Amino acid sequence: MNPFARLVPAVMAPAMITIASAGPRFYAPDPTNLPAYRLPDPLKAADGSAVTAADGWMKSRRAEVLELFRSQVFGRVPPAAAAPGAVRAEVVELNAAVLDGTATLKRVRFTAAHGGKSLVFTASLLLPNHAPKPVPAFLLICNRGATNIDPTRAVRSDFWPAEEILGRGYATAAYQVGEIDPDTKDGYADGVRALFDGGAQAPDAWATLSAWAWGASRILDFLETDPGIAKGKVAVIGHSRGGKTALWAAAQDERFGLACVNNSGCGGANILRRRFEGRESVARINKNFPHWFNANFKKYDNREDDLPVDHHMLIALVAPRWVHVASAEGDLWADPRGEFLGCVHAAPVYELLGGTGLGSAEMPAIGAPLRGDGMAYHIREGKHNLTLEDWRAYLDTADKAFGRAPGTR
Ligand code: GTR
Repeated sequence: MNPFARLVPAVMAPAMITIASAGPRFYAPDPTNLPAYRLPDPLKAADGSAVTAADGWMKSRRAEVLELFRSQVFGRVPPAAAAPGAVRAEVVELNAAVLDGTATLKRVRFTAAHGGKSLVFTASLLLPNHAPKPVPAFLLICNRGATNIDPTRAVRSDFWPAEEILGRGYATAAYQVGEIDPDTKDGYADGVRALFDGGAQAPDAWATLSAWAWGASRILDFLETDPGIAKGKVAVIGHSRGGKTALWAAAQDERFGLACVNNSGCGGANILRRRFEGRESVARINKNFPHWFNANFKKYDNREDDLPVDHHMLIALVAPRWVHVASAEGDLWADPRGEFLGCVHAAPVYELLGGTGLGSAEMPAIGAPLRGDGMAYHIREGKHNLTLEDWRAYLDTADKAFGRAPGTR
């Protein structure tokens, strides 16, 4: 018996939903055919007591849950990497009139130094010139090739539709994750983890997704020094492995006001305990991407029920700040319904903190984003990707989260 198990029946057990021919779609096998699972209760403390007040979550239970994700899933950042001054930021290029004079471009070089060695990574920041400052911002964690975040805008990819974001009155920054920690099984020696670890990796040491999330926080350190950017109004956004990272970054760093978690699947927003053929399992992800999660996480291959957490609790760590989870209809590998249920099962924490979460336990129709208080969700047509349609939905959520009139420019 798992010593951490304070189990409650899965809220809104899927089996209770009636399937009618014109009824809800599940984007997965008929839920009555899924093996039964029970979720750990985010609102039951390690000592067995119930968390019944906002303070009990924010001051105590939240830290317990965060620690479980650090020790069992993503790994912890070593103190040297989190120390003030561990990273130096310099603006290496400043152009106040790009995109026909509508925007300012800053290219920033970050130097992480430790033990006489250093590692450099970069970020590009675009600010809208005509919007009243300070403006809210989107920080994109880019897990694709560098041309997807081309600061010269010679290449324009919908993965980072900077013109659209700027046109809505937001600043936007982007970085390429491989500059921080290589996205390969054997890239450890070339990344930031080796720089700061100084020796062998402990079973709970930071893995690659943690290193990328650490990078997002270092870039946020810089954004917070820019008078053009509104504090507390920076959204972190990522797709797929970047989506897992965005959620983990916002779970840890309470300065992010919104997490946009695109097609994040296993290790992101979905419920790991929903096991069925055709979706990514813990064993599969650990086999294919052993560097993403820490060594402890490997214990849960084919043993998801032994995990002391599930990923509704990762979403809950963002509360009461905003989180927007999104799925694609053709992305069954990421289990769209499991991503939606991650939000549904996180709602009790949002409710305890005075919000509503999604405010619904029913999946919205394709292309019809659902926004409650603190949480949003959408599912769109098409495949695993970060598209302009996704970005527009995230921008609308940011308008709501950051108290801007809809579609402000
Ligand atoms: C998939 C992988 C996912 C997801 C994705 C991506 O192949 O199984 O966990 O992260 O790749 O990052 O594109």
